[in-house]
Amino acid sequence: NITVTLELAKRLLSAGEEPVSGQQLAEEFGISRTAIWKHMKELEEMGYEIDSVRKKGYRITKSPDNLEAFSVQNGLNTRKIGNHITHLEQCASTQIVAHKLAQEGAADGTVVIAELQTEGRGRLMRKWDSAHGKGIWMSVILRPDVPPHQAPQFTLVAAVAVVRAIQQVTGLEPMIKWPNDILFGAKKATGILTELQSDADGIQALIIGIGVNVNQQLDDFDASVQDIATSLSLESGTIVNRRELAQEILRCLERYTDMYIEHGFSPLKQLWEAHSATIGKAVRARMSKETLEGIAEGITEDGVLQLRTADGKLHGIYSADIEL
Ligand code: BT5
Repeated sequence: NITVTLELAKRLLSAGEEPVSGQQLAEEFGISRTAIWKHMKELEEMGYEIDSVRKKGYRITKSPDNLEAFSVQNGLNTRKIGNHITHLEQCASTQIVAHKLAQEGAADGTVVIAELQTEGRGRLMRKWDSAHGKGIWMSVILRPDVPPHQAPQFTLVAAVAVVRAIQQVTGLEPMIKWPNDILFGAKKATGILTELQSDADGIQALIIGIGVNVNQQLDDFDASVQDIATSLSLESGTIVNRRELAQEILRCLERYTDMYIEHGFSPLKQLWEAHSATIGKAVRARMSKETLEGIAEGITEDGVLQLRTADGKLHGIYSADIEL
Protein backbone atom coordinates (compact mmCIF):
# COMPACT_ATOMS: atom_id res chain seq x y z
CA ASN A 1 0.00 0.00 0.00
CA ILE A 2 1.79 3.03 -1.40
CA THR A 3 -0.09 5.57 0.75
CA VAL A 4 1.09 3.91 3.95
CA THR A 5 4.64 3.71 2.56
CA LEU A 6 4.65 7.44 1.85
CA GLU A 7 3.06 8.25 5.22
CA LEU A 8 5.89 6.31 6.86
CA ALA A 9 8.46 8.31 4.88
CA LYS A 10 6.76 11.49 6.04
CA ARG A 11 6.79 10.31 9.65
CA LEU A 12 10.52 9.47 9.53
CA LEU A 13 11.42 12.71 7.77
CA SER A 14 9.60 14.74 10.40
CA ALA A 15 11.63 12.94 13.09
CA GLY A 16 14.80 14.14 11.33
CA GLU A 17 18.02 12.69 12.80
CA GLU A 18 16.13 10.88 15.54
CA PRO A 19 15.52 7.17 14.78
CA VAL A 20 11.96 5.91 15.30
CA SER A 21 11.58 2.34 16.51
CA GLY A 22 9.81 -0.34 14.51
CA GLN A 23 7.63 -1.02 17.53
CA GLN A 24 6.51 2.59 17.78
CA LEU A 25 5.79 2.81 14.04
CA ALA A 26 3.87 -0.46 14.22
CA GLU A 27 1.71 0.95 17.01
CA GLU A 28 1.16 4.31 15.35
CA PHE A 29 0.19 2.77 12.03
CA GLY A 30 -1.69 -0.18 13.47
CA ILE A 31 0.32 -2.74 11.47
CA SER A 32 2.91 -5.41 12.31
CA ARG A 33 6.64 -4.79 12.62
CA THR A 34 7.17 -7.11 9.68
CA ALA A 35 4.85 -4.92 7.62
CA ILE A 36 6.86 -1.87 8.70
CA TRP A 37 10.04 -3.62 7.56
CA LYS A 38 8.45 -4.36 4.17
CA HIS A 39 7.48 -0.72 3.74
CA MET A 40 11.09 0.26 4.51
CA LYS A 41 12.26 -2.05 1.72
CA GLU A 42 9.77 -0.36 -0.60
CA LEU A 43 11.08 3.06 0.36
CA GLU A 44 14.59 1.87 -0.44
CA GLU A 45 13.40 0.77 -3.84
CA MET A 46 11.96 4.25 -4.33
CA GLY A 47 15.41 5.72 -3.72
CA TYR A 48 15.30 6.54 -0.01
CA GLU A 49 18.36 5.62 1.99
CA ILE A 50 17.38 4.29 5.38
CA ASP A 51 19.62 3.70 8.31
CA SER A 52 18.26 0.99 10.56
CA VAL A 53 19.95 1.41 13.89
CA ARG A 54 19.73 -1.82 15.88
CA LYS A 55 17.32 -1.53 18.80
CA LYS A 56 16.79 2.17 18.10
CA GLY A 57 14.84 2.09 14.85
CA TYR A 58 14.74 3.66 11.43
CA ARG A 59 16.03 6.98 10.15
CA ILE A 60 16.00 8.41 6.61
CA THR A 61 19.48 9.55 5.65
CA LYS A 62 18.76 10.51 2.06
CA SER A 63 15.59 11.22 0.09
CA PRO A 64 15.24 10.44 -3.59
CA ASP A 65 15.04 13.14 -6.18
CA ASN A 66 11.30 13.48 -6.08
CA LEU A 67 8.89 16.31 -5.67
CA GLU A 68 6.30 14.64 -3.43
CA ALA A 69 4.47 17.30 -1.44
CA PHE A 70 5.83 16.21 1.92
CA SER A 71 9.43 16.00 0.78
CA VAL A 72 9.26 19.51 -0.71
CA GLN A 73 7.60 20.76 2.48
CA ASN A 74 10.14 19.09 4.76
CA GLY A 75 12.55 21.84 5.87
CA LEU A 76 10.95 24.40 3.55
CA ASN A 77 10.41 27.02 6.28
CA THR A 78 8.30 29.44 4.31
CA ARG A 79 5.42 31.43 5.77
CA LYS A 80 2.81 30.68 3.13
CA ILE A 81 4.20 29.58 -0.25
CA GLY A 82 4.10 25.79 -0.29
CA ASN A 83 1.89 25.35 2.78
CA HIS A 84 -0.40 23.52 0.38
CA ILE A 85 1.21 21.50 -2.40
CA THR A 86 -0.58 19.32 -4.93
CA HIS A 87 1.89 16.91 -6.51
CA LEU A 88 0.74 15.08 -9.62
CA GLU A 89 2.48 12.31 -11.50
CA GLN A 90 1.00 13.70 -14.70
CA CYS A 91 -1.33 16.43 -15.91
CA ALA A 92 -2.02 18.43 -19.06
CA SER A 93 -0.62 21.62 -17.54
CA THR A 94 -0.08 22.69 -13.94
CA GLN A 95 -1.52 26.08 -15.00
CA ILE A 96 -4.87 24.48 -15.77
CA VAL A 97 -4.92 22.62 -12.45
CA ALA A 98 -3.90 25.76 -10.54
CA HIS A 99 -6.56 27.90 -12.26
CA LYS A 100 -9.19 25.41 -11.19
CA LEU A 101 -7.91 25.23 -7.59
CA ALA A 102 -7.80 29.03 -7.44
CA GLN A 103 -11.42 29.25 -8.59
CA GLU A 104 -12.36 26.75 -5.90
CA GLY A 105 -10.79 29.05 -3.31
CA ALA A 106 -7.27 27.62 -2.87
CA ALA A 107 -5.19 29.55 -0.33
CA ASP A 108 -2.60 32.19 -1.17
CA GLY A 109 0.68 30.35 -1.75
CA THR A 110 -0.80 27.05 -2.98
CA VAL A 111 1.56 25.16 -5.31
CA VAL A 112 0.88 22.59 -8.04
CA ILE A 113 3.80 20.43 -9.19
CA ALA A 114 3.77 17.74 -11.89
CA GLU A 115 6.39 15.18 -12.89
CA LEU A 116 5.07 15.23 -16.45
CA GLN A 117 2.98 17.74 -18.39
CA THR A 118 1.40 16.49 -21.58
CA GLU A 119 0.31 19.96 -22.69
CA GLY A 120 2.69 22.33 -20.93
CA ARG A 121 2.19 25.79 -22.33
CA GLY A 122 4.09 29.00 -22.87
CA ARG A 123 2.78 32.45 -23.73
CA LEU A 124 0.30 32.77 -26.61
CA MET A 125 -0.53 29.07 -26.23
CA ARG A 126 2.92 28.00 -27.40
CA LYS A 127 4.04 24.57 -26.33
CA TRP A 128 6.31 24.02 -23.32
CA ASP A 129 8.29 20.78 -23.54
CA SER A 130 8.10 19.11 -20.10
CA ALA A 131 10.03 15.83 -19.99
CA HIS A 132 9.03 13.33 -17.32
CA GLY A 133 10.87 13.75 -14.01
CA LYS A 134 13.56 15.95 -15.53
CA GLY A 135 12.41 19.41 -14.67
CA ILE A 136 10.43 21.47 -12.21
CA TRP A 137 7.02 22.06 -13.71
CA MET A 138 5.02 24.05 -11.21
CA SER A 139 2.39 26.74 -10.77
CA VAL A 140 2.09 28.96 -7.73
CA ILE A 141 -1.19 30.62 -6.77
CA LEU A 142 -0.76 34.08 -5.23
CA ARG A 143 -3.45 36.41 -4.02
CA PRO A 144 -1.66 39.74 -3.65
CA ASP A 145 -3.56 42.89 -2.83
CA VAL A 146 -2.33 44.90 -5.82
CA PRO A 147 -4.13 46.40 -8.84
CA PRO A 148 -4.32 44.21 -11.99
CA HIS A 149 -1.95 46.45 -13.96
CA GLN A 150 0.84 45.31 -11.61
CA ALA A 151 0.41 41.66 -12.58
CA PRO A 152 3.11 41.63 -15.30
CA GLN A 153 5.78 42.71 -12.79
CA PHE A 154 5.30 39.40 -11.00
CA THR A 155 6.91 37.72 -14.00
CA LEU A 156 10.02 39.85 -13.44
CA VAL A 157 9.94 39.24 -9.69
CA ALA A 158 9.63 35.49 -10.29
CA ALA A 159 12.57 35.62 -12.73
CA VAL A 160 14.74 37.22 -10.04
CA ALA A 161 13.61 34.53 -7.57
CA VAL A 162 14.43 31.67 -9.94
CA VAL A 163 17.83 33.12 -10.89
CA ARG A 164 18.80 33.57 -7.24
CA ALA A 165 17.66 30.03 -6.42
CA ILE A 166 19.62 28.54 -9.34
CA GLN A 167 22.72 30.47 -8.23
CA GLN A 168 22.27 29.33 -4.65
CA VAL A 169 21.76 25.64 -5.40
CA THR A 170 24.05 25.11 -8.40
CA GLY A 171 26.56 27.98 -8.37
CA LEU A 172 25.65 28.65 -12.02
CA GLU A 173 25.13 32.23 -13.23
CA PRO A 174 22.07 32.45 -15.47
CA MET A 175 20.87 35.63 -17.14
CA ILE A 176 17.36 37.02 -17.56
CA LYS A 177 16.01 37.96 -20.96
CA TRP A 178 13.07 40.34 -20.68
CA PRO A 179 10.45 39.50 -19.75
CA ASN A 180 10.32 35.83 -18.90
CA ASP A 181 13.29 33.78 -20.06
CA ILE A 182 16.25 32.53 -18.07
CA LEU A 183 19.20 31.80 -20.29
CA PHE A 184 22.70 30.43 -20.44
CA GLY A 185 24.29 32.13 -23.41
CA ALA A 186 21.58 32.08 -26.05
CA LYS A 187 19.88 28.95 -24.71
CA LYS A 188 16.79 28.89 -22.57
CA ALA A 189 16.72 26.99 -19.30
CA THR A 190 13.55 28.40 -17.75
CA GLY A 191 10.32 30.01 -18.84
CA ILE A 192 7.85 31.87 -16.66
CA LEU A 193 4.21 32.45 -17.44
CA THR A 194 2.06 34.71 -15.26
CA GLU A 195 -1.69 34.45 -15.71
CA LEU A 196 -4.42 36.40 -14.00
CA GLN A 197 -7.87 35.79 -12.58
CA SER A 198 -9.49 39.14 -11.97
CA ASP A 199 -12.89 40.75 -11.67
CA ALA A 200 -14.32 44.19 -10.89
CA ASP A 201 -12.78 43.98 -7.39
CA GLY A 202 -9.29 43.46 -8.82
CA ILE A 203 -6.92 40.50 -8.79
CA GLN A 204 -8.52 37.31 -7.51
CA ALA A 205 -5.46 35.19 -8.17
CA LEU A 206 -2.19 35.23 -9.99
CA ILE A 207 -1.04 31.91 -11.37
CA ILE A 208 2.72 31.98 -11.78
CA GLY A 209 3.90 29.09 -13.95
CA ILE A 210 7.56 28.20 -13.68
CA GLY A 211 9.22 25.64 -15.92
CA VAL A 212 12.87 24.85 -15.13
CA ASN A 213 14.88 22.45 -17.28
CA VAL A 214 16.89 20.66 -14.61
CA ASN A 215 18.27 17.25 -15.55
CA GLN A 216 17.49 16.85 -19.24
CA GLN A 217 20.28 15.67 -21.50
CA LEU A 218 20.08 16.81 -25.11
CA ASP A 219 17.96 13.90 -26.37
CA ASP A 220 15.43 14.35 -23.54
CA PHE A 221 14.29 17.53 -25.32
CA ASP A 222 11.76 17.55 -28.11
CA ALA A 223 13.54 17.89 -31.46
CA SER A 224 11.82 21.24 -31.98
CA VAL A 225 13.67 22.84 -29.04
CA GLN A 226 16.98 20.95 -29.01
CA ASP A 227 18.80 23.88 -30.62
CA ILE A 228 17.39 26.54 -28.33
CA ALA A 229 17.05 24.79 -24.96
CA THR A 230 19.49 23.86 -22.24
CA SER A 231 19.25 22.38 -18.74
CA LEU A 232 21.05 23.02 -15.47
CA SER A 233 22.58 19.56 -15.78
CA LEU A 234 23.93 20.29 -19.26
CA GLU A 235 25.37 23.58 -17.96
CA SER A 236 26.92 22.17 -14.79
CA GLY A 237 27.83 18.67 -15.93
CA THR A 238 26.19 17.20 -12.84
CA ILE A 239 22.77 15.94 -11.78
CA VAL A 240 20.96 18.64 -9.84
CA ASN A 241 18.68 17.79 -6.91
CA ARG A 242 15.25 18.93 -8.06
CA ARG A 243 13.78 18.95 -4.56
CA GLU A 244 16.45 21.29 -3.17
CA LEU A 245 16.03 23.58 -6.14
CA ALA A 246 12.23 23.57 -5.94
CA GLN A 247 12.46 24.44 -2.23
CA GLU A 248 14.88 27.29 -2.86
CA ILE A 249 12.70 28.65 -5.68
CA LEU A 250 9.69 28.70 -3.33
CA ARG A 251 11.71 30.42 -0.58
CA CYS A 252 13.06 33.04 -2.99
CA LEU A 253 9.64 33.53 -4.53
CA GLU A 254 8.21 34.27 -1.10
CA ARG A 255 11.07 36.61 -0.20
CA TYR A 256 10.94 38.63 -3.42
CA THR A 257 7.17 38.77 -3.84
CA ASP A 258 6.92 39.98 -0.22
CA MET A 259 9.59 42.59 -0.99
CA TYR A 260 7.70 43.71 -4.07
CA ILE A 261 4.36 43.97 -2.28
CA GLU A 262 5.91 45.90 0.63
CA HIS A 263 8.44 48.14 -1.08
CA GLY A 264 7.37 48.26 -4.71
CA PHE A 265 9.49 47.46 -7.72
CA SER A 266 12.58 49.63 -7.15
CA PRO A 267 14.63 47.22 -4.96
CA LEU A 268 13.79 44.43 -7.40
CA LYS A 269 14.56 46.51 -10.46
CA GLN A 270 18.18 46.65 -9.32
CA LEU A 271 18.35 42.91 -8.76
CA TRP A 272 16.67 42.28 -12.07
CA GLU A 273 19.04 44.57 -13.97
CA ALA A 274 22.06 42.96 -12.30
CA HIS A 275 21.11 39.67 -13.95
CA SER A 276 19.83 41.05 -17.21
CA ALA A 277 21.02 39.81 -20.58
CA THR A 278 18.96 42.48 -22.33
CA ILE A 279 19.90 45.86 -20.91
CA GLY A 280 22.41 47.88 -22.90
CA LYS A 281 22.15 45.48 -25.84
CA ALA A 282 20.96 45.93 -29.39
CA VAL A 283 17.75 43.92 -29.62
CA ARG A 284 14.84 43.23 -31.91
CA ALA A 285 11.40 43.28 -30.28
CA ARG A 286 8.75 41.31 -32.15
CA MET A 287 5.26 42.36 -31.21
CA SER A 288 1.93 41.24 -32.63
CA LYS A 289 1.64 44.21 -35.00
CA GLU A 290 5.17 45.49 -35.49
CA THR A 291 8.84 44.76 -34.97
CA LEU A 292 11.23 47.36 -33.54
CA GLU A 293 15.01 47.33 -33.44
CA GLY A 294 17.09 49.39 -31.08
CA ILE A 295 19.00 49.52 -27.85
CA ALA A 296 17.31 48.18 -24.71
CA GLU A 297 18.07 51.00 -22.30
CA GLY A 298 16.40 49.68 -19.18
CA ILE A 299 13.10 48.84 -17.57
CA THR A 300 10.80 51.33 -15.89
CA GLU A 301 9.48 51.11 -12.34
CA ASP A 302 6.53 49.28 -13.90
CA GLY A 303 8.71 46.70 -15.57
CA VAL A 304 8.17 48.13 -19.05
CA LEU A 305 11.15 47.64 -21.38
CA GLN A 306 12.56 50.89 -22.78
CA LEU A 307 13.79 50.55 -26.32
CA ARG A 308 15.54 53.40 -28.15
CA THR A 309 15.29 53.13 -31.92
CA ALA A 310 17.82 54.61 -34.37
CA ASP A 311 15.68 57.76 -34.82
CA GLY A 312 16.26 58.53 -31.13
CA LYS A 313 12.72 57.76 -30.04
CA LEU A 314 12.16 55.89 -26.80
CA HIS A 315 9.50 53.17 -26.95
CA GLY A 316 7.84 51.46 -23.99
CA ILE A 317 7.46 47.75 -24.71
CA TYR A 318 4.78 45.97 -22.67
CA SER A 319 4.82 42.58 -24.36
CA ALA A 320 7.10 41.17 -27.05
CA ASP A 321 9.53 38.46 -28.01
CA ILE A 322 13.06 39.78 -27.78
CA GLU A 323 15.87 38.65 -30.05
CA LEU A 324 19.37 39.52 -28.99
C1 BT5 B 1 7.49 30.51 -21.64
O1 BT5 B 1 6.73 30.85 -22.73
O2 BT5 B 1 8.68 30.50 -21.61
C2 BT5 B 1 6.68 30.11 -20.42
C3 BT5 B 1 6.86 28.66 -20.04
C4 BT5 B 1 6.15 28.30 -18.76
C5 BT5 B 1 6.18 26.83 -18.48
C6 BT5 B 1 5.58 26.50 -17.15
S1 BT5 B 1 5.84 24.84 -16.70
C7 BT5 B 1 4.73 24.96 -15.40
C8 BT5 B 1 3.57 25.80 -15.93
N1 BT5 B 1 2.61 24.95 -16.59
C9 BT5 B 1 2.52 25.23 -17.90
O3 BT5 B 1 1.78 24.66 -18.71
N2 BT5 B 1 3.35 26.26 -18.19
C10 BT5 B 1 4.07 26.72 -17.03
P1 BT5 B 1 7.29 31.50 -24.06
O4 BT5 B 1 8.13 32.69 -23.73
O5 BT5 B 1 6.08 31.70 -24.91
O6 BT5 B 1 8.25 30.42 -24.67
C11 BT5 B 1 7.74 29.27 -25.32
C12 BT5 B 1 8.81 28.82 -26.32
O7 BT5 B 1 9.95 28.28 -25.64
C13 BT5 B 1 8.34 27.71 -27.23
O8 BT5 B 1 7.69 28.23 -28.36
C14 BT5 B 1 9.64 27.00 -27.59
O9 BT5 B 1 10.30 27.68 -28.64
C15 BT5 B 1 10.50 27.19 -26.35
N3 BT5 B 1 10.46 26.00 -25.48
C16 BT5 B 1 9.47 25.10 -25.30
N4 BT5 B 1 9.79 24.19 -24.37
C17 BT5 B 1 11.03 24.53 -23.92
C18 BT5 B 1 11.91 23.99 -22.95
N5 BT5 B 1 11.59 22.93 -22.19
N6 BT5 B 1 13.10 24.60 -22.77
C19 BT5 B 1 13.45 25.70 -23.49
N7 BT5 B 1 12.67 26.24 -24.43
C20 BT5 B 1 11.46 25.68 -24.64
